[in-house]
Amino acid sequence: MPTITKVHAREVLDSRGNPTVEVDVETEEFLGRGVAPSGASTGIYEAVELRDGGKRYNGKGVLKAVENVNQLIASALVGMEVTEQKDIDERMIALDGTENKSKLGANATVATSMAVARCAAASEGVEVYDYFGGTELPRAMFNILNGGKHAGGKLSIQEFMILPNAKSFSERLQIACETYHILGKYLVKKYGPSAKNVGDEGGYAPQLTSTEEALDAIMHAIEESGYKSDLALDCAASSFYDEKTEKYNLDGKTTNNSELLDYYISLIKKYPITSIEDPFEENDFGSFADITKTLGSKIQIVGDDLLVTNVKRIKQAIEKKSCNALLLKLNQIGTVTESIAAADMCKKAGWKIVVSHRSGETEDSFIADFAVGINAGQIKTGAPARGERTAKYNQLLRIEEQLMG
Ligand code: 2PG
Ligand code: MG
Repeated sequence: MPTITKVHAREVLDSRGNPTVEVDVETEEFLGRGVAPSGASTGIYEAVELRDGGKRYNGKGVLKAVENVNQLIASALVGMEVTEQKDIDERMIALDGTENKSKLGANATVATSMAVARCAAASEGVEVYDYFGGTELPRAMFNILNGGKHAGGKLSIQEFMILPNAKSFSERLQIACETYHILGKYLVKKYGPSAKNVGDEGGYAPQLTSTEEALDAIMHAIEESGYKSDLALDCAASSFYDEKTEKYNLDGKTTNNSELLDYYISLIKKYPITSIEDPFEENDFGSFADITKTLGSKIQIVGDDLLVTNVKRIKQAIEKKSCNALLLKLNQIGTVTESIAAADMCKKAGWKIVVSHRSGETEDSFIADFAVGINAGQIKTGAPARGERTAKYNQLLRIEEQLMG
């Protein structure tokens, strides 16, 4: 049985130029590597991303998290069997001892947990997706226009995504790329050359002022592409919610919960939207339940900041019928094992699962394998552009080739 001989972490950079944790897990023969991603529109209930503070890297250094891996985690894991993912993750959870990984840092634990899975797959001589036992290529939501905290403009809604309708992953990727480029050309023609600049997730970030303006531009691109695509939104509504007034400020207009629900209903009547993520702020299980009751039989209502990949919050949402789909982010909870537990709980409730990247990403393509490995059915990993996003799509192309071969 291959035992872990070495666990070593270092500080590397993510796609926004901020430090993050990279971990190497080794057995005598094999090495597995994992890199932690990092969010911008982070949910308040997420596991803690440990940052150093101080002057270095504007406070964003991760040397404490690196030290935690090299000292505490390494001495706990060396000697364990690398294929015992559950035992290893439980060991880290016990070592941390807090509710939200605030001692070790979820950036330290998630990178280690991913590296363990990679090393275990290598030691068994299989691909990572195969190690997890899945065979289903996920349907991707391609983010082609960025707003909210990922773009810095006036658009409140954070992500405008397309879901091309075609049989295979590679055909869908091709349609997404063609549509993305048509949209870029259209934006330049209509709004000038800078409209083609991109946001954090590689989608265009034009200076538009309304959701409809963005959706109309995307519909134009879809029509010109000659292919059929559905649409998906991540509203990330906590980012335009005002706690003091308990109102939302959407594209410069103030709305309450029921007006916002009516607005979403009007949008899905006008546009082929099949999925809405985080339509309300992260504490509002009730408004989530209202929209799921009203629209849930027609479209997917996805919980991200509401659920934070945490079984306790997912349990509440299942009881209250707040969503019908989970956005699964490994670093929101901090280990592979807890992420799988979250997915299993949702599958049992008949929910859909969308494995997700973060806005701050790296070249690590683990989530591509993980999405196939747990038969998630869906993935969102940004635009079909920028290296940290295409790393995942390119890995899915390789997996598709293997599964079809
Ligand atoms: C989201 C994510 C990923 P962030 O809200 O779903 O797209 O963004 O990583 O900034 O939380
Ligand atoms: Mg989200």
